[in-house]
Amino acid sequence: MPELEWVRRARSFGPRVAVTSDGHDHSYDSLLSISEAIAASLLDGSTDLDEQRIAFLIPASFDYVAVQWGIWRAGGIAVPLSLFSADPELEHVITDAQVDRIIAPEDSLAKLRPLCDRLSVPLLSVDQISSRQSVPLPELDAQRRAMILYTSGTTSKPKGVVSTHANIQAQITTLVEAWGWQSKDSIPLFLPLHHVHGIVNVLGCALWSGAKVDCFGSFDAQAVLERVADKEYSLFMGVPTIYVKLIRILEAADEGDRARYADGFAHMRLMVSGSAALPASVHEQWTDLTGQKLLERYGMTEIGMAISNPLQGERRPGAVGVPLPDVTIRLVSEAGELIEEENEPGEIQVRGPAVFSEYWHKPDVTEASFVEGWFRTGDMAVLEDGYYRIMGRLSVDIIKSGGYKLSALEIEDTLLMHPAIRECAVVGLPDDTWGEVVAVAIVTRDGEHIELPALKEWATERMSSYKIPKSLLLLEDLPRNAMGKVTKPAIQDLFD
Ligand code: MLC
Ligand code: AMP
Repeated sequence: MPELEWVRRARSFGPRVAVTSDGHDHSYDSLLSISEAIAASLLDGSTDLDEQRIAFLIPASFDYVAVQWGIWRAGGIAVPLSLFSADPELEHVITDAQVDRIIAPEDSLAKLRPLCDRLSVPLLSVDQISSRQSVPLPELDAQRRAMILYTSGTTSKPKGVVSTHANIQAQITTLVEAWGWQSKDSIPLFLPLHHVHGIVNVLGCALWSGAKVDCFGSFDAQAVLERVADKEYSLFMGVPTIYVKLIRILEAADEGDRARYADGFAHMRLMVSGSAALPASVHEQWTDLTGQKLLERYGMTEIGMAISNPLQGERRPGAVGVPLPDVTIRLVSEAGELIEEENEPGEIQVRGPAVFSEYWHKPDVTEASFVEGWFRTGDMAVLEDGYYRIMGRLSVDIIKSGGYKLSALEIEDTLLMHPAIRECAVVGLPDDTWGEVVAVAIVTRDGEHIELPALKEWATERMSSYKIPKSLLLLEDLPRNAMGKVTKPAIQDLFD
């Protein structure tokens, strides 16, 4: 019977520690037996979930992994929810993915219950589904859909990126090969687990390799640093904001602590940055403080990782390197012509087994995202001395903040529900810590006035904290071009 490849591999890792969470070690054997019990509970007498969407809202932990594997082993599609979402955002994912059931830890049930009741979606606790007797599990083909991740784009609401088991496997194996993952590796996991960076690059690669993942429910810098100082880790992966925050802590630490932390980082075999541009200055500061040369790579929810600086060889600050194994890249000019020379910018287009299968129930959007079988990333890059450098995005409406991809249009749509807002335009502003921060220019209804703190409070009920505008400008009218279209670069200038 075809068994999922990571399940087969996990059997060979047996008693080794797979996941540490809440101070407890959990072996691969334990992951196999608990995920089997969860699969049996979810099947509840049927033989196959047949791609039912099962959502779960669980912090990084052994339970998260056991539930993810349980869904997969029962033949379902895993839909991880964001711990930071406001109710309307959760509602969008649950309804758009047509979620069949939601799983959460006992202590989150009360918070989720009203929403699940309103949407008539059954809510299960992890404990309730973890002790079922084993039953025969379905045979699974790697082409089966495995996961839907919600990602923002140039449309108002986030859309569901569907990846098959084969896609996820390809996203993992390219990194295992390129970054030399081994069973003796150990890595901290503090990234959110509703995005590929945490799910694939950290969790997926580690478990594929028989390595150990040390889970933190969130990015608790002090707790992470103490474990780093104890030389617990051989690998470390984060977004640029995390390195900026760590640099500040190291610089402010007394000499003894700084030396302990720096020693712990120097001990690692590889430190990686990605999900947003790593400023060359941060790259260099990190080397000065720890002796580590960060490896920067480039990826996207739809394709996994595509371009990376090398494990061996030059890691060039400001560049993302060369295509990963089994990933094919091309650059295409605005006029649609293939770029074959260095130093000429173009859109990155990607092919390969790691590329997602479709946007959930959006065939037209899926079709428009590909040209001749190549996925259009919407990112501009240039090839310089053999390495790609990311230049920015084609759309001004995509903002990257703290490594999160945000849609200006989605935020605008939500803000327009505020009774005092007649018109608004959301833009990203450059920021040393977050890469970009969200700012909004607002035209109010007659005579109304809005203050930023009140707007933030209003928005808290409706959107994740990183989408909430950090600056506000009240205008009589929004700047427009000759065609009457709002000009976002002009709005960005007004914030200076
Ligand atoms: C939070 N805050 C922000 C903010 N996020 N302010 C501005 N911009 C943002 N983006 C504010 C909060 O409101 C709060 O304010 C304060 O900062 C602390 O918030 P926090 O949430 O506690 O911060 P912290 O835990 O330190 O989070 C920082 C972080 C997190 C970097 C750990 O943002 C994170 O995990 N980012 C990673 C996202 C990720 O994995 N992206 C990968 C997508 S996949 P106050 O006033 O309340 O103190 C992808 C593909 C690829 O991109 O290539 O990988
Ligand atoms: P997401 O849709 O959340 O997966 O975000 C993917 C986007 O993150 C890409 O399309 C890029 O815009 C951006 N990105 C990822 N890695 C890098 C990087 N190293 N440098 C610049 N941008 C990056």
